[in-house]
Amino acid sequence: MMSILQTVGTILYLYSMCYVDAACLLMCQCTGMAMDDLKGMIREKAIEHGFKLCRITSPQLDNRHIQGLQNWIDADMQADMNWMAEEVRLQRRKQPESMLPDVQSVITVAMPYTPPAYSLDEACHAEGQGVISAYAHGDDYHDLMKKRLKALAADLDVILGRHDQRVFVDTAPVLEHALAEASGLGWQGKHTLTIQRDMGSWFLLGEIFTTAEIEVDEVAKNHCGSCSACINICPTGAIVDPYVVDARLCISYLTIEYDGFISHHLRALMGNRIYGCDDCQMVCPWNSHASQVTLRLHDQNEWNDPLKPRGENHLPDLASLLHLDEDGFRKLFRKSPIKRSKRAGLLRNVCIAMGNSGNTLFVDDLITVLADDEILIRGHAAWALGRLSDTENYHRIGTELSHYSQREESSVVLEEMNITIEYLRSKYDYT
Ligand code: B12
Ligand code: SF4
Ligand code: SF4
Repeated sequence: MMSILQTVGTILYLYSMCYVDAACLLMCQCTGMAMDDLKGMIREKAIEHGFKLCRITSPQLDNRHIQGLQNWIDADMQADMNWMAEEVRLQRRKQPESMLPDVQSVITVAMPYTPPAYSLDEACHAEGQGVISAYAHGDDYHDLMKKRLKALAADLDVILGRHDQRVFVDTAPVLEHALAEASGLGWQGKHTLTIQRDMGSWFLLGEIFTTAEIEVDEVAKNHCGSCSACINICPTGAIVDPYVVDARLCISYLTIEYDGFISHHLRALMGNRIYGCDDCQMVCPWNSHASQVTLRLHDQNEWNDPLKPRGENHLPDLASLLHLDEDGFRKLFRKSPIKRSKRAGLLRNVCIAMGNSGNTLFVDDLITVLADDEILIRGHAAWALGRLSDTENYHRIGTELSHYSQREESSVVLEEMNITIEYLRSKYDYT
């Protein structure tokens, strides 16, 4: 009986909501003042669907962004992300208007995630542990964000009446920072991420393009001032100029997107970052306030992160990760963005972190994976062993590498092994 009453109540409630929405639309069409109400309603709905910020802009980009994108591609800073340089997609990225016929407005939204619960110093010096960037501590945001955007879009059908719309998150050729900035959602910081006064940059972006005409919000003001903390802290010097990140040098690119052999000098600079990198965000003054607020809410059980950060991704134990087999990797990172790097990519990163740790207890672990099926893992393990060699262990490392090099089939891995053997010869007189 109760459930029938509840159902009837829900239907009446939904009906009344539709009625209010339709009434507002009617007002919008008649009066200028009601445009604010329309925006208010869109924002309210966005918040109901878990977005903390929601703003409106037009689909035309500022020339500074169009030129900035072209300069970046001309300088090959997209690295192996060839989809960024591909001509049709590049043109689309420059012209958001091309993404939906007759698009009039872009609704930008931000979905927050939990900032790291440790300082940069604690993370970098976590003995035997690796660092995973905060956005990847829980479920993959793409799935959840798309679901939420679609639910918001369904409500917009009621609020905006007859219109066409398309939702975007990350994967489409859309210049999200530029739209976020134009809509007043936040400004683009010198590290290139979008920052908002209260939330810092600990959020993800999404958009809904619509053919409905909605009054635009004001462009965001930049509040970086003379600060350059992000540029100075970047371990690899990837922020080559204010507002320009060279992906070829960025640890986020190297650990997540790149599926090849990382150059030796960059490996040495990566420290213990094994999936993504938050350094430029962690030193940003706009984030320290935001982090404190969020973590306080978290402690008071008032922070409900829909991405559900998992305990095991909080500075995970490197040795446990190195011994994950394919099945173990798949189970551990089910629904997690980390599966993007695949087992080979993640364990490559773990080998590098071990090599940078100075902890000779990892020598045994690294020797075990010299027999792994994946060339990326074998090759980076050979490098890491050289980094961990000392007067006590060099002979054993040399013997194991010589043994495995006899049966190595990959010329790239063989070269890595030989480089380390040569190094042991020159440094310790290994014969
Ligand atoms: C490709 C990509 C990457 C690449 C390249 C990063 C980059 N800076 O371009 C790599 C793999 C390195 C990467 C890393 C990360 N990414 Co990423 N990435 C993207 C993606 C798919 C495209 C970005 C892009 O268009 N780059 C092209 C270059 C040319 O754009 P740009 O760097 O912004 O350069 C602009 C400025 O130079 C500007 N410009 C020129 N002159 C001037 C002058 C002034 C004064 C100003 C203000 C601007 C300006 O013009 C250029 C074009 O707009 C977006 C999603 C999307 N579809 O937009 C996510 C996105 C940017 N990434 C995101 C995240 C979370 C990250 C990481 C934090 C993940 C992590 N923890 O490891 C790191 C951060 C690294 C960093 N400092 O940028 C989020 C950012 C959320 C936020 N709050 O800003 C996004 C928006 C995904 C999402 N949907 O939420 N990413
Ligand atoms: S994510 Fe890391 S490597 Fe990339 S720009 Fe920021 S600090 Fe530099
Ligand atoms: S660290 Fe400073 S320069 Fe970099 S984004 Fe934050 S405020 Fe801007």
